[in-house]
Amino acid sequence: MKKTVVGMLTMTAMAFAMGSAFAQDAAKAPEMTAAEKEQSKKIYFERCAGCHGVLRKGATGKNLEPHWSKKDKDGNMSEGGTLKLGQQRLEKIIGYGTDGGMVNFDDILTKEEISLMSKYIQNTPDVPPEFSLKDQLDSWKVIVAVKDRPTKQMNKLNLNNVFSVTLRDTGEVALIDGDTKDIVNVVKTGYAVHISRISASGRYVYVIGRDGRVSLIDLWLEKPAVVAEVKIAFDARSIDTSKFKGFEDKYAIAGGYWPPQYTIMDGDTLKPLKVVSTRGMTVDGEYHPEPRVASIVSSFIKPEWVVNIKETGQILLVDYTDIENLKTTTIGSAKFLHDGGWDASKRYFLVAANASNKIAAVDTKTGKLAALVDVAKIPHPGRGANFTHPKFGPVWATGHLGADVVTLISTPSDDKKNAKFKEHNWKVVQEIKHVPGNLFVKTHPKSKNLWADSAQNSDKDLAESVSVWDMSDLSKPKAVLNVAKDSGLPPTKAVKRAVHPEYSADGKEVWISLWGGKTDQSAIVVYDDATLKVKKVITDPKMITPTGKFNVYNTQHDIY
Ligand code: DHE
Repeated sequence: MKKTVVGMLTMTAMAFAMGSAFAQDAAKAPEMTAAEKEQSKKIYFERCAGCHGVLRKGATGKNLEPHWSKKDKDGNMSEGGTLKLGQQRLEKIIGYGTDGGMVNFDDILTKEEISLMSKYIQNTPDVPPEFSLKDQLDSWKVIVAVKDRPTKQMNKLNLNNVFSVTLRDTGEVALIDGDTKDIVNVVKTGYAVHISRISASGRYVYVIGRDGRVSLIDLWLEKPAVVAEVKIAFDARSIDTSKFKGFEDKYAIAGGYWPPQYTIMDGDTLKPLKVVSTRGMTVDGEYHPEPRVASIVSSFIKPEWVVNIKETGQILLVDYTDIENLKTTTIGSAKFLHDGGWDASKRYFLVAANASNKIAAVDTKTGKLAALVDVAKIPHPGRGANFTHPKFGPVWATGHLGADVVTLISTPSDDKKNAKFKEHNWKVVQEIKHVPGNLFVKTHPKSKNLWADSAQNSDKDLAESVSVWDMSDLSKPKAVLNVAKDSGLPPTKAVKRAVHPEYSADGKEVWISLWGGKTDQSAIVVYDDATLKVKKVITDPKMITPTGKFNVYNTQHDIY
């Protein structure tokens, strides 16, 4: 095993050395002490790697190598790099951001840190170590053995309506009773915890931290708590579980950003069983040393996971019936795959190729690419939203980080009554006027409303508000709800971002996180979906930086 890891490292280093003029770059890069490098490395991991990549080859963010050169499709060469930009320009970009979508860091990093980061990115990127199956097994802990777990639900919670809430900056998840709005437990999870997904049975919650720590929460315990943990990577974002009939709760899968690989685990213990590297060729036929695992979703119609590989633009259909002899279908789409969700029929998975401004749709029944749809700048659907458009039939919606529209794409349907909409399938049928900086859209089959946040908008009022459209008549003006004001919390200079609408299990309430600073009081504001009036504001000193909220029933059944 050791030999393989060393071999992979050498390969990465070689690919690196061949790709750029590192030796001469290093000579010109600003000098840094070992302590400064360590400090910058930590800041880079926490603040920059998500968009620019560990190896700095760029994804949603630009390439940040000291020197790069590339050929366009007509064979014309261009060159650039952080060395060419130089210290002063880099400090400006990091401090004030750019029109291209880079956010300003002058309110997050000190002047000294900005100067340090500008120096750091002119130096050759370090190649972090690998993380083998053995490393993962060494980190694996079963806290409550399966035989010691209850055989039936030991609490009186309405589990369908429990919400697993990311408390981003404390590395915790709050489990909230959706009926009473009480916090049932706050459990320790990974660093800057990212998302939760629910097992097919609805019993287990799988949580992934950005540090690659997976936590398994058993909702049947008298007080739901973590029963197993494992670390699958140094940097990670995605997780899901096996949902096909006969495989319920059997396996979990988690994807790494670094190392670029995914791990298949036992569903009820998290014992790592198999690690698969995602390094390989992009859809343009170029080798990439860091193809990160973006969204993963579990199919209901086949024993398969859809695993989306960001930098290569390859969509993998991983068949988990025989993990010793793993069968994978590789579908080329477009580069920089990110987040996505099912269409209403749950046959097609639609995923944002965000830096290509496209949505890729995979037909999981045939195992083929169904469509590549051009949309506006930087689509960011979250899971997207499905509803029946009065004029165009079934549509799936995505918002955009870089454009002021929510785009509706017509999706196929086997229902005879929708046959007349076939001519529109995979076309953009409408763009609804919104504002840029939208992260998540959401609806529910029992609702007539479409909700969208604008959490990353540069205007404070807009970042603190959400918009709601009546889906039966999209020409009606949208309602704009200022969630920060509705929360009744004292105003703060820092933005309290209103983010991630999530429905209750019955589709009657919409929960919005008010994501304040680490020392500000944050909240979750619960709206009545029919009247758009506030029903409840959930605040608590423990409610620090809430972001994603995952209703058990809706997440278990992929309802959006
Ligand atoms: Fe996320 C989903 C990656 C920043 C909240 N985010 C995803 C997914 C990916 C991803 C790949 C899809 C997972 C899946 O479905 O399996 N997110 C990234 C990043 O790389 C990025 C841009 C930068 C980073 O450094 O991490 C990033 N994400 C954020 C945030 O800053 C957010 C807003 C707040 C937070 O808690 O970190 C955030 N991401 C979310 C949420 C989802 C998500 C709530 C799940 C949406 C859903 O409804 O399923």
